[in-house]
Amino acid sequence: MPDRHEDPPFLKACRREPTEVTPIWLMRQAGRYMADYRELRSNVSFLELCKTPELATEVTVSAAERLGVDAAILFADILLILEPLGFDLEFSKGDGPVIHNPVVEPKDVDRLREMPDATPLGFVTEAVAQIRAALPASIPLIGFAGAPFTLACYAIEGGGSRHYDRAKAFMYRDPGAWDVVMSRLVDATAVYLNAQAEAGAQALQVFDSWVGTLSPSDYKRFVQPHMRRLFAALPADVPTIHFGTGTATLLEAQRDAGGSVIGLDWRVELDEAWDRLGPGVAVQGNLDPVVLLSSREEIERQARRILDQAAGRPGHVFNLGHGILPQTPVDHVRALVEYVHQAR
Ligand code: 1CP
Repeated sequence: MPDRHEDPPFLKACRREPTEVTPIWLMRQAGRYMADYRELRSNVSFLELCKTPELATEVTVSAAERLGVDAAILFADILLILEPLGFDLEFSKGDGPVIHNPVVEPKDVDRLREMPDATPLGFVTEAVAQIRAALPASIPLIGFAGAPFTLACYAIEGGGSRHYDRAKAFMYRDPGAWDVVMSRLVDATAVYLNAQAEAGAQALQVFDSWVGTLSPSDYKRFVQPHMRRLFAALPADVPTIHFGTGTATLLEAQRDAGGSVIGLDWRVELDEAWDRLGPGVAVQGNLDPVVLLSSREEIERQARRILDQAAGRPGHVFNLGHGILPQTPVDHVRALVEYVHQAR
């Protein structure tokens, strides 16, 4: 059994243990807002970068060190898992991800392949091992995957979407085929996340970025049973972060599905949301990423408010409510990290 007293603050907060400072990391902390990243990306495509463990390691580790954050997140993408399941994935310039053979009709579900082990995503588990070896012991590594609903949105829409109308119409029209898609995604994602933990990931975040588009009753009917099965299949000794956006009305149902830490976006007050969630979970969030485009004064004011709302209750991981925007000044991100670290 490892000596948990020596655990870094991020892991302690995930377990709701007291920490001297509030740990902070930021979603999309490695990415286009950094000059080094843009430079690297001028020579390699995004998919190539994800599939080259040495490069994924460099991007992950240099971002974490540059920012002085309390955790690193694996550089990869939630959509990578779609390739071994039989989808033709491309990241086109400017337009974001495209899936050239989306699920359109119920019969297309038969094309979905199974992923009995994580070999097809071996470049990710290799990156996890290399990143873990390169990071100091004081910086835990977060592994991640997309949640089945959010992945199903991409698999059915064929890319990003505003209203997820195709995915939701498919779900309402053919709940049987929907359950098959969701079940396949859960099976593959459980294999993938277990492999990341085995390779050295010390916490696992499940990104259900688009689930806030559902009503609470539809969430409970079409998503929650699958999320429950996914969380139950993850290693019991690794903290799990259950993330979504637009989830103000879904928080209790998400908590009931699983996760040691629940993600909060900026549309909820942290203290009210945490009261609703109760004593059994930690929380992560909840600064609006757009605040990082303002001034240091405003960043500090908003960070202070969030810290005050979390005060006196162990188990807060400071983060944004969603990813860093590409036009964010790096200095503002560093200022936020420093402010959270010195705040009492
Ligand atoms: O260089 C580039 O232009 C690629 C931009 C980029 C990057 C840096 C994409 C394409 N993905 C990523 C990395 C990424 N994606 C990480 C890396 C680690 C980090 O956070 O530092 C993570 C965790 C993700 C997860 C991800 N990908 C999510 C969930 C988080 C979220 O933002 O909600 C989603 C929805 C995606 C899909 C995706 N991949 C890339 C883009 C531009 C998108 C979003 C497309 C859309 O709006 O639908």
